[in-house]
Order: sequence, then C-alpha cells, then structure tokens
Amino acid sequence: MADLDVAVVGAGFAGIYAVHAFRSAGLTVRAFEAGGGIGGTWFWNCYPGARCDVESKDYSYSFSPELEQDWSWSERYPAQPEVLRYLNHVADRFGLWPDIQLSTRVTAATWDPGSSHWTVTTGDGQRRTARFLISAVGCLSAYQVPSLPGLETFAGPWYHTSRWPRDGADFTGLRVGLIGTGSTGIQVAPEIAAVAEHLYVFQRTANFAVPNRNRAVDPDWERAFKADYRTYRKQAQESFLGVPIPGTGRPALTEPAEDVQRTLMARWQAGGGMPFLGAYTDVLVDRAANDIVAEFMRDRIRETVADPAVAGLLLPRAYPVGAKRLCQSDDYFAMFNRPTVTLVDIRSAPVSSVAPSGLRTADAFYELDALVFATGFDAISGALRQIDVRGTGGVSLAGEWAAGPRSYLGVAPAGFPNMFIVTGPGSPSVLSNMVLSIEQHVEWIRDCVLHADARGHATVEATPSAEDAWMAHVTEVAYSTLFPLADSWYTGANIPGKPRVFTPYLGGVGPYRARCDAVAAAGYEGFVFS
Ligand code: N01
Repeated sequence: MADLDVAVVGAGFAGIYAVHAFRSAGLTVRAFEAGGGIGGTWFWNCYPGARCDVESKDYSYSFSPELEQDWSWSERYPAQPEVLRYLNHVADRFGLWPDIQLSTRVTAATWDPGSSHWTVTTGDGQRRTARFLISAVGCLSAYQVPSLPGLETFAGPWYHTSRWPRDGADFTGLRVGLIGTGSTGIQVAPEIAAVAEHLYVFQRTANFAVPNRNRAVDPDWERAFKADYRTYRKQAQESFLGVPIPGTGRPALTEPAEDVQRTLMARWQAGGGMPFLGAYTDVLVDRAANDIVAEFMRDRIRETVADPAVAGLLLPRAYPVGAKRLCQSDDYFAMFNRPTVTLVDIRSAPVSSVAPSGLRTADAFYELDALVFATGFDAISGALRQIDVRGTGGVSLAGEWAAGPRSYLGVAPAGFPNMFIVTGPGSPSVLSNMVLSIEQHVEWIRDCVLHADARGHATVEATPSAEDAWMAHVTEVAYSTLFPLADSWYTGANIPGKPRVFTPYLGGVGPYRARCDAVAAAGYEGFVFS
C-alpha cells in the first residue's frame, strides 16, 4: 500500500488548492515544496515592485464563497507581499499546513507498474510512495541567468529577480546594471532607479507596456461588488481569459479611425492590459488591426520620453502587441527622463562579457557596482524537466519532451500513468487568469481520480493518440493568431536550444472548460483505465 493517495509537487496557488481539494475528497495528500514558505512564484519573486497584472478580485480563489467574502484586498493590483499574505491566510484558514512539507525539493518520481505507485524522491534522499502524482510546479519556476563570460569574476553582488534576497538588496548610491526588460524588468527598474546613483538598463528588445492605474480598493465599491461575487465568478469561468472583459465586440478595422483612437484612449486612461487588448476582436488575429493599437502605444512612449533618441530606442517594433505578455507599469517610460538612468541598446551592441568592475558590450564598458538579471524563465516545461520523472518502461519525461512539451488536454502526459499536471503544456494556463485555471484543473483531476477509485481502477492514463490530437489542435489554434510571430517564452524561443513549440492553449478558458467537461461526461474519453 502506498504512503499517500496523492503526492503534490509544489505549494504555490496550485499545490495549495490541490491539498485542500484532495483532502476534502477524503484522500491522503502531501505537497512537497522546495521553498522555505508557500506561494511558489509569489514566494520566490520578492523583488521590489513585484505586482500582479491581474486584478485582485480576479486573482484569488473562488472555491470558497466565505473566503472571498472575508478577505479584503487593499489594492486593485495586488503587490507580491499581499498575495503571499493571502496564500498564508488560506493555508491557516483551511488548516493545510500539516499536509505541506516545506524546504523539500522533489528530485525524482518513478512509476512502478507492479504496485501502480509513484515513488517520489526528495533532495534529502527521502522516498515516499503515492498512487497519484500531481505536478503543481508552476509555469514560471525555472529561472534563467544568461551564460556571460566572466560573471563569476564580478566584484559586486548580482541577483536574479526570481531569487531575490528575502531581506532585500540595497542599491542606495550604487551604479546598477539591469539586464532584461520584460514584465519583471519593467517593474523592478523604477524601484532601483529611485535609490541608485545610476541605473543602466540593458535592453535587447523594446516592449509594450500599458499603465496600471493602480489604486486602493474603495470599501463601498468592494461591498457592492461582493454582493454578487458568485455571478461574476460564473462569468469569469465562461469568459475567454478567465476574467470577464467588456470589449466592444467589434473588429477595429470596421470602426471609424477616430472612434478607435477614442476607445483606446479611454481604456489607456482606465489602465490594465486585458481591457486594453480586449477592446476589439481582431487585435490578436489581424496584423493591420494590431498595427493600429501598436502605433497608439508607440505614440504614448513618444509623448512620455523627453529625449527623442531614447524614445526611439524604446519603441517596440519587433513583434505584434500582445504576442508577448503585455507589460504593465505606471512609471517605466517616464523613468528614462531621469538624468541618472541610461538606456543601453544591446541589440546593436550585445553584452560580450563581465569583468570585476562592470560589463562590456560590443562597443563600450560600463562601470557597475551591482548587476540585476530580470532575464526570465525556462517556462512551462523547465521546472518539470529538472525533475527526473520516469513513466512506463522507465521512459523519462524530459526525453519525451525533447521536441517540445506535450500532454493531453494540458493535464495528462501519455506514457505516465496516474500523473497529472496542473496548468500543463496545452492548457490555457499563462494565457488566462491562472488562479481560475488552476482551480478548474485541480477539480477536474480530483474528479478523474475519484472516478477511477469509484470503479476500482488502479491506473488512469492518457492515450498517445489523444495527446497527439490535442497538441495538433493547440498548434492549429495558435497559428490562427498573431502569437507565433513573437520570439516569446510561450514558444520556448527565449531559451537557447529549446525546441520552438507554441505551448499554451489559445482556444479560451470557457471553451476549454467545456471541452474538459465533455471529456469527463463521456467517461474520460482519451484516457485508459485499468
Ligand atoms: O521574463 P521575460 P520576465 N541577454 O522572458 C531579456 C510573468 N510576470 O521575468 O525579449 C539580454 O518576459 C529578454 O530580452 P528578449 C509574465 O507572464 C508577470 O520579465 O528575449 N537580455 C527580456 O527583455 C511574464 O511574461 C508579472 O530580447 C536577455 C527579459 O530578459 C513572465 O512572468 C510580473 C537575455 C526577459 O523577459 C516572465 O517575465 C513579472 C540575454 N541573454 C512577471 N536573456 C505581472 O503580473 C533574456 N533577456 C505584472
């Protein structure tokens, strides 16, 4: 008999809810978490300025009406410390701590067909057996530091934003170099610029960013909103992104140009990426419509940044707006008006090496006291590939994913019985409100496990043909949009040597949920039970 019914890897939003959901269903469950606290991405990414770009009313669990009534968010977009406080509150409130093991990295998981158990090995050499293995490792957990010659010789401190010191880093009076201008770099840069003697922003690709217009939550608004939270959650479940966005419902290309500009400006003033990009139906599928929105955003940069040469370098032109995650910031572009901030174009003159006193590019040397990497993640598959997962016949998951990560419905990899991935490759995951998608996955997996148990089946496994068909569908949908035109982490293009496969599912949260429900209603079509 296995030690556990369910072993969960990770205790971020997904792992925490998995513990609650499986335990409430009467199963024994344990989550193994590498971090010294719960929270996953919200535990590790504690750099200054870290803030969610999904509104707090959406980026929160919906499984407990009491929880959503009792908890009050202080801001429209929650900052990292508040998200972490919320998750700890959830663990307290539902008594989850006894089933979460912190500071425990899972290094291997091996399927034993004889006993129909997984053996999970942790960094301290301990082994636990479980009937089911649930990966809740998250999509943005395996961080990447570029291999720059000489980095080990750098005399000052250097940090990756995803492994920020828990007691902070003090840049007061220092000359700081920042590499990376994605969502993270754009958030951390103004915080560093506020205290540093000088900040050098090394930019390889200019990015689009919309304002947050973050604000305190108004208690009267909150009371009125919470009166009908359940209806709102239902709308979110049926929506495209997992957030109900009131768009115009029309294509931009059929609208008079002045009306489009007026609509975009109103949404720009209101702040937030989802309402802005969701204004028109054709922005992410038609390049001409996309260009209108992109040019609108470039105009906002031109009118914000005083030096036309700096503004010119900041104008994003390398990809359609929205095809990479849209960044959000109220102060990133204006930061370049400070005399103590320099934008360095490393597209034309790449970084060549690091020396003890600074960083060398193809055409200059920059004296630096500290270096910050906001260089992103080996996303979606990276964290799981770091674990030695072995399925039927000892086949390795990393090997199976050598040509790109895959799974049936974004939840079950063929060849790995009794293994499920929360928001895995081929699910809406990172292109949706993650919390809502996590809940949907965890509940669907729980129901599948209960279905197997109720019928006395020891194993459940996706068939290779169901996986093939699903991934072909994921690709087909992606290539009907502008998303594949960007060199993004959605495709793995940010990791040298990683196969380029568009992995998130773009069919929409509502339709995806309906498809998962239909699969379940048909007796878990595409799965084999034994
Ligand atoms: O990572 P990224 P991130 N030399 O991969 C550059 C979520 N998130 O941590 O574009 C020089 O987006 C790279 O340049 P390029 C969100 O989903 C959410 O910022 O590849 N530069 C890019 O500028 C987001 O999408 C929130 O040319 C190098 C940057 O590093 C995801 O996390 C906040 C380089 C990496 O950008 C990841 O965001 C933060 C190299 N060798 C994060 N390698 C919110 O909710 C990489 N770069 C608001």
